[in-house]
Amino acid sequence: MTALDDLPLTPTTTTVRAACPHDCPDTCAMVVTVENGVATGVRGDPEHPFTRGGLCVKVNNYQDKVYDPDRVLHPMRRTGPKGSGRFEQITWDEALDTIAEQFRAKIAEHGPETVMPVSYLGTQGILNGLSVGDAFFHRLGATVTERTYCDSGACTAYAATVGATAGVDPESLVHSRYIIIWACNMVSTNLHLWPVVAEAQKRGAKVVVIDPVRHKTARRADWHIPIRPGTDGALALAMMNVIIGEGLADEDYVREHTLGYEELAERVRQYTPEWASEETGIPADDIRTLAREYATTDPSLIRIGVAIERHAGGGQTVRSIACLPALVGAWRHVGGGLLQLPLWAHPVNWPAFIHPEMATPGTRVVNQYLIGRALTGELPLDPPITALVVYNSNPMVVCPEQDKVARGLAREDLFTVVSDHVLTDTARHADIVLPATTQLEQHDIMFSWGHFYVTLNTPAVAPEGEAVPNTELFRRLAARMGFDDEYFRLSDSELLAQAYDWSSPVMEGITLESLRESGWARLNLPGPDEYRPHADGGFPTPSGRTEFRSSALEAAGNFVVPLFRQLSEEYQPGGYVDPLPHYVPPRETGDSHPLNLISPKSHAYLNSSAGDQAMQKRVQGEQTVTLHPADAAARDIVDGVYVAVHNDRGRFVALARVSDEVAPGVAVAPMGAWPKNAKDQSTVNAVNPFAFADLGNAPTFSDTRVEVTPV
Ligand SMILES: Nc1nc2c(c(=O)[nH]1)N[C@H]1C(S)=C(S)[C@@H](COP(=O)(O)OP(=O)(O)OC[C@H]3O[C@@H](n4cnc5c(=O)[nH]c(N)nc54)[C@H](O)[C@@H]3O)O[C@H]1N2
Ligand SMILES: Nc1nc2c(c(=O)[nH]1)N[C@H]1C(S)=C(S)[C@@H](COP(=O)(O)OP(=O)(O)OC[C@H]3O[C@@H](n4cnc5c(=O)[nH]c(N)nc54)[C@H](O)[C@@H]3O)O[C@H]1N2
Ligand code: SF4
Ligand SMILES: [Mo]
Repeated sequence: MTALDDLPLTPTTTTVRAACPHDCPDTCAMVVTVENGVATGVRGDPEHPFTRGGLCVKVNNYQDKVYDPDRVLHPMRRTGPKGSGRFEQITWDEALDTIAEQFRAKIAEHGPETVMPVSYLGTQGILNGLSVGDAFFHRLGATVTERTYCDSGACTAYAATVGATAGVDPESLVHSRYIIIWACNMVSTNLHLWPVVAEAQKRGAKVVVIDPVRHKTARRADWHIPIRPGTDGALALAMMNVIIGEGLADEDYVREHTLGYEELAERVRQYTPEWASEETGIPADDIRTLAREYATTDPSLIRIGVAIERHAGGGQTVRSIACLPALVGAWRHVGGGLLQLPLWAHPVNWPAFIHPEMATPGTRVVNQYLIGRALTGELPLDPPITALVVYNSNPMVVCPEQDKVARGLAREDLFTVVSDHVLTDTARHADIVLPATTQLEQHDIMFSWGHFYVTLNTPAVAPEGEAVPNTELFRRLAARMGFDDEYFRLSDSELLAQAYDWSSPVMEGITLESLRESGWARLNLPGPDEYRPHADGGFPTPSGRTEFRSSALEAAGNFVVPLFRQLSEEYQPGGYVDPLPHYVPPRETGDSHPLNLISPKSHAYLNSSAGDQAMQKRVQGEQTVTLHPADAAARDIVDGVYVAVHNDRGRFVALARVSDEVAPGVAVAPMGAWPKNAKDQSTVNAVNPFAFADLGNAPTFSDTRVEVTPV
């Protein structure tokens, strides 16, 4: 354990350096207080330049998760019907024997693709997170699960335009003078970036928020531009129309560092502000003002949120937005350019965990969004899925077509294993539940998708009960299945040693030893006051330029970046895509379902995590849906009544909120609430479609039409 010297210690009290495990851009450095072997509190590390000592409402009582009386502490076998939540304690040996026996029987009957893993980012640690288990399932020959929950479409579009670049250092935003926060509720979802933006604002920056909702972040902005969901592409294309048409482009930068300018100029001529106004609901004059201010204020910065991709044209939207900084030469300046996912700065050694070479070439790939259909047979699969292993994920809450997920999980002939901290709605359907450790009980090392710091997580306390880290879970499963590859015998400290490419120049001066001392370290990149990654071009694209005309899309068509599809390090080619940016309108329109439903993140839950914790439930309340006063009045709905939100896919009952914060025609129902606590055992994903966006197999949660009626 690492004691912090500067903190007053009593003999039985120590502090341990840890890291918030969550799938959140902030990746906060935590300090855990341990008294007599018990974690009694967590707080942010005040010395961390990004975290600055504060943890959010989702995590600042993390010790309550460790000692939650409802925690799963032992392996359990189901004794009641699926979904009932009735289980009996068994030993690890019995659990592993049952799993191995079931796998062998199912595989003998159907072949190995009958087994399917379902996992995502319950923890983001490199050891226990995204790729833990991949090697095991590759070795087994199981169905490969494509995981495009989050930012996959945006990453395809971004990579196709500017390459997999870290982009602007989030800390450089203090130098920005014009900041567009586009589809991101920063104060809830990227809390520690807000003080940087606020500092820039204090120094004179104009902060613009483009969002259908006047939320906590929009209220702090200088200009909130409400937009119809799914039409941001029209706005970005019209901005280019104005910038090029009015001669506001940075001609030198465009000439030296971009590809396909002439074709782009020709393409965007049709996308006038008047046309975009019809699509977006934003006055044409506002579109002109935005384009002019953006093009003429240096440094200008666009921060795109993940929600920007969640509609039919999400990929092309990000394509268009990613063209803007090069068009106006924003990359020339410290604090100028695009902030998407700084995770590309982190040299994580993914292949050492994924082991793509263990996969059988040609193994079937099923996208996780289709899990409801895959399990109910609506997606014809040969062989069918007869064994499911869920860890780091809660598909009952996070997947669309919730009713199909529930019906699929209830199948009697399906053998389901779930590893989690508590009995989630998903775990309640399991045949075997396995106890997982929390972050305070496991080793890990964290990359970040929101800053340039590596953070080490040292366990603060011994595991409660018989809980094990995911690494150990897969070591045990591999041993039971008789897999003798060396990888399956690596200890956590050996895994830590291979988590990063320590020889990368950005890791210079950073070692596991130094991290044990400090807890975290900034990547060896120029400081936030000088970092201009593309002042002289140097984009990691085939041409080295910002590609208005994308050679990657031209060559591969639609593709999923490797991180989301653990099969290989190669781009997986898909269907034809026009290599020039263009407009793809929202898919769902509807007379019978006139309201456009969006489901952003809950303030107090991290996706569905913490969704059953007492304190967070008190802060967040139950599943709500918020309507504009005009839409509420037209339906005889008043604030505080229960309403049904429905379409052809399903329905859920929510507490109605009425507020002019929401644009007319839009309904907002945050995601994360648990069906088991909901009025009719359904939450917002009951009505969401599985349909993919145009690039990267991204979800279309913002492309959902519903009607809302009082119940
Ligand atoms: N509190 C909290 N923080 C979180 C999470 C959480 O669950 N809770 N989850 C983490 C994860 S996994 C992620 S991916 C990030 C996501 O964080 P964000 O990128 O902020 O994404 P969301 O909260 O889903 O949506 C952000 C905003 O986009 C708006 N929006 C929805 N559709 C559209 C659209 O078509 N156009 C425009 N312009 N705006 C639109 C919504 O109104 C919302 O205000 O947050 C992370 N942080
Ligand atoms: N309608 C709608 N749906 C969405 C979204 C949306 O905005 N709207 N957002 C999408 C996005 S961006 C994302 S990222 C996904 C998130 O989808 P998920 O990553 O599935 O998110 P969680 O619901 O938090 O589920 C994580 C589960 O892992 C468990 N867990 C945590 N740590 C560990 C561990 O160490 N070991 C094990 N075995 N389990 C652990 C947690 O307790 C929790 O039950 O949801 C997607 N779904
Ligand atoms: S959820 Fe995000 S903001 Fe909250 S403590 Fe974790 S990393 Fe920090
Ligand atoms: Mo996400």
